[in-house]
Amino acid sequence: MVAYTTLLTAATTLLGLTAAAPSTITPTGVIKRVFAGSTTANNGLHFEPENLVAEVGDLIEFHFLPKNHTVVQSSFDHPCAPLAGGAGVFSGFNFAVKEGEADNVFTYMVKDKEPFWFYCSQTNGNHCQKGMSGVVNQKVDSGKTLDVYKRNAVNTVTVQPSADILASQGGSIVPNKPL
Ligand SMILES: [Cu+2]
Repeated sequence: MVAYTTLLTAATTLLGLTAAAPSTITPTGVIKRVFAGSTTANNGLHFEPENLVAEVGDLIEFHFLPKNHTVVQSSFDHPCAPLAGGAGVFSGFNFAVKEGEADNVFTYMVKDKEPFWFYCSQTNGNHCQKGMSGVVNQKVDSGKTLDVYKRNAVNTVTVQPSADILASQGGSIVPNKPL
């Protein structure tokens, strides 16, 4: 049953991605869960884990806790702002929940081994400035670390990826099923 659910989720996401942008990425079947929010860390303004290593074809699956978080793809150089060009991953504000986890999760597939920076664009409480950001495949030797990203984020102003704050892109919104 576990394998069946995993396959279903992967298939759903793959279809979503294919419709948006044709791709030759082969899914690994691996799903890495990240919690957007926390019941313990940083007053809830935290991704757990916030520093991941993933392979091309892995799915990153975000589970949303209270405080209406989002996931926005960013660059290292511009914390709390979306990736230039408008093609970055964005979950949209689709996961508000009062307690527990939101009914849906947001997933995207890892396309390459380059660092994938992300932040939460909730401005009510300045989540990004207060450290709600993360990275997949950070390159420690480059000096571009999550610690530095967070330090640089402190004095920024959060930018939303689009005027429509519900408009998710670059991934899929799928039901939050137990693994
Ligand atoms: Cu947040």
